[in-house]
Amino acid sequence: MSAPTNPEVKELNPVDFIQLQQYIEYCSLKVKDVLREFDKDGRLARHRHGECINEEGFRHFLKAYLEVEDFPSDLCQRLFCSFQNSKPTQEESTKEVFLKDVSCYFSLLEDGQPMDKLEFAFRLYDRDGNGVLDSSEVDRIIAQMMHAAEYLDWDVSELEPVLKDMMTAIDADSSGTVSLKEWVEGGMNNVPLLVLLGLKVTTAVFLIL
Ligand SMILES: [Ca+2]
Repeated sequence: MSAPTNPEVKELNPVDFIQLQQYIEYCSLKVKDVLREFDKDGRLARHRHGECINEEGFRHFLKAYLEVEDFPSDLCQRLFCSFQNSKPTQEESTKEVFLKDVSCYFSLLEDGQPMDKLEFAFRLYDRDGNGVLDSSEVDRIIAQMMHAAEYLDWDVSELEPVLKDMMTAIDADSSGTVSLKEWVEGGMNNVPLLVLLGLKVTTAVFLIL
């Protein structure tokens, strides 16, 4: 059972991260090698415009990097949109993203430490950017983790209260909000959280709670 997805929502979600991590697990290339194809004499050079690539170039990047022909186009679009945040004022037809943002992001997924990935996730879920996760942001994380658990075929019948307790525990000083420090410290050794946020790949998941 999957929740209906709003076509207007172009944000990345944990299921996207899980899928991406799975693709990256199976790919043999390094992101820095694929980025070289965008250099002057590279195979993808024509898709590079200065320091940027457009959505078509990004699609070629994913195809070359992940070595897949059929990467989901909606996921490709959400990823591309996520990189646009640093270049917000663009016409629809000429949207471009910085190659360095793409590079940083995929390098993080490729061999980033859980701490770095948690920090990245924190910035993503702190939607109003005020530096803490408030209760509505936490509720959203729980909903997304439930969605991810369904995607992973976990038994979700009694999972929601467990995830709520988990998030309550992460708010170590019981202030009602989760700071970056609490998030990273609480999340580091929390395997279910890392898995459900798509920050860690497990081949066999034994959820011990
Ligand atoms: Ca916030």
